[in-house]
Amino acid sequence: MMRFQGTSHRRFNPLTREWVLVSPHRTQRPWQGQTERTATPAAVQYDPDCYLCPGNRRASGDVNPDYAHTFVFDNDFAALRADAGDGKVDHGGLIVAEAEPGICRVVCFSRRHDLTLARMQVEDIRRVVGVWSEQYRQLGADPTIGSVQIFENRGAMMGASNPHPHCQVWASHSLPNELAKELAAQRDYRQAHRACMLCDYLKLELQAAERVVCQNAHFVAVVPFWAVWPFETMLLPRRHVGSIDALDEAEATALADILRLLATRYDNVFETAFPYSMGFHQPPADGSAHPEWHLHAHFFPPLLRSATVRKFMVGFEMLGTPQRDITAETAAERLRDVSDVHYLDRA
Ligand code: H2U
Ligand code: ZN
Repeated sequence: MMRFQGTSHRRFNPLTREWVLVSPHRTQRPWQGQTERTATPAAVQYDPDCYLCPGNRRASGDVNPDYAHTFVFDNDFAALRADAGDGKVDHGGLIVAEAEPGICRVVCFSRRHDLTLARMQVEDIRRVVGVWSEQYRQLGADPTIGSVQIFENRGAMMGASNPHPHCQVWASHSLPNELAKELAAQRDYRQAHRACMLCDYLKLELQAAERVVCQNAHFVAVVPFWAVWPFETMLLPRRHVGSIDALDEAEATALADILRLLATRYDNVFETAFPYSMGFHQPPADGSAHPEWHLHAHFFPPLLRSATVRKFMVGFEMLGTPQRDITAETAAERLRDVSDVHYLDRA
């Protein structure tokens, strides 16, 4: 059992080389602050006002096809544009800017407006894994693209604009901050230890078992030792593999399966449509081999103690170091203790 269960301590994140302050003695404090509205799942299979449902018109005026399973389109309000050019500004290293060309897409997971990863069939999530793999490969092959970030914002609390199951893909010229930190850390670890950081970390987690949430033949979900968000988790393939398109058939299906299992456990914790931002960290698409990189997904859910009380990143966390109250071990136990049958699907 991990030490420090009752005393303030800090934990190190070897992927970003940053610390998190853990204050397990603080979980009993009262809450009289802001509460959120309970997130209720969408009730209808088709919503005539949804801009992602099949056959509907989007803000751009384009009409979605009557798609059967998944649907990918260029984001009508793309944050990155291919025509950004290659300009640069540098005033003494203090006022510095450069053009950032890129491509943004939206991926609909299902034609059904009311489904989520937790309640989709594994074979349908497998189709989504296939789309992710194709998008990573296709966008990564573009010489102007250096990195492909696939992410899902779920729930109004996390800024999702629509309950229809979907994710975004942002392909950028430069390497985003988090990926740059993880690249440097994984490279240095490989050089120092002649081994992969996340392969070694996964071994430790499987031995300790106390932070493992669920697992199948090819994937493991853990609350990372250094988690910042209350129910933060990380998904890791057991095999050393860098990107989704390098998964074999059994692994791709296992990824679909564990996504469903984990999303179901999340919804079951507070019997609500559990909000989160999740995304895959894959190697830079810079044309070189990245043997140091181990594919993983991060889930960052904001909920803290109930369906309506969220964690805020303020005060000491903005000015100093992120902090959490419940330990990673306690969070993992809560996620393990709930059923992997979705609360809406129980007889
Ligand atoms: P989020 O729910 O994570 O915001 O993703 C939805 C994306 O869909 C968002 O980036 C895009 C928004 O720009 N969008 C369109 O491309 N067309 C539309 O008609 C509305 C929204
Ligand atoms: Zn819809």
